[in-house]
Amino acid sequence: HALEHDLRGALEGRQFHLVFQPQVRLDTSELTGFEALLRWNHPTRGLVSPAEFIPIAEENGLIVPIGEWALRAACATAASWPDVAVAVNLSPVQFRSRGLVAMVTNALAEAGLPPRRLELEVTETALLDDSEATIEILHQLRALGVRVSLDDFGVGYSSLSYLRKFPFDRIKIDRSFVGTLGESPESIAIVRTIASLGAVLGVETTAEGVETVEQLDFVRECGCTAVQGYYFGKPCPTAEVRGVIERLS
Ligand code: G
Ligand code: G
Ligand code: MN
Ligand code: NA
Repeated sequence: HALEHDLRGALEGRQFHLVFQPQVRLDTSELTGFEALLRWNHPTRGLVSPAEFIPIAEENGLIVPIGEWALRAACATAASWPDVAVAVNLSPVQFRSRGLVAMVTNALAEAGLPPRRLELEVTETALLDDSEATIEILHQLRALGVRVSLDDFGVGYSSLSYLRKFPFDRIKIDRSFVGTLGESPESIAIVRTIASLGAVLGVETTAEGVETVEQLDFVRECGCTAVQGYYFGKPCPTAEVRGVIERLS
């Protein structure tokens, strides 16, 4: 696979960068943080979507060093911001690698970023094996003072038992539901249900993929506590983050 070959040299070739998408709380419309999203600028193909290269990197294990680079870069960048958080995605494969907790501890210390300003986003697939070891790692990460959110909730193997087994700080409602609120009664019911569940459990609920004011009003009315989506801002390069912070605070 040509892409796999090129991926092997991408870290050394400094071909990755991060973009940042604002996250906003719904009660005050305040900016609370940014999600860091990885971008690969391939020397001949141009930008390759993470949806394309992350599965390859997970397959061959490269996601471990690439994910470490992303976390360190995100912490270092966020350390220069005012008091807003940065959210970083963790691949399930990183959970099975050794030394994840030590790596996170070290990345925070090196950047001088207070742990409460880091949020780690994990998908249900990370929890699928449901092992004691995974739960233990999640507890250790949380004990550091970082927050942990459950990403892409509602798709895939969603199991409510995850929410009981591990105290997440946030549930992120997958954007496929928000995007179909206008035409799908099922999506409406699902967003309402997840928001209620979050309220009962005392867990924040972020509606992802909010693009229109109608969607914004709807997810607020459902009881979601935060939003992320093009309505408040697309993922932007580091240099534009300052401007977004000024616009949204
Ligand atoms: O930004 P975009 O919508 O193209 O991202 C596509 C997918 O890639 C999303 O599911 C997102 O979670 C994932 N992704 C983006 N950056 C990272 C990263 O640094 N690590 C991991 N594991 N996934 C990421
Ligand atoms: O899977 P995860 O939630 O980590 O990935 C977030 C992805 O969703 C990012 O790649 C981002 O580009 C994309 N995204 C964020 N907001 C919107 C939106 O409002 N509309 C669409 N279509 N995609 C979005
Ligand atoms: Mn995410
Ligand atoms: Na998501």
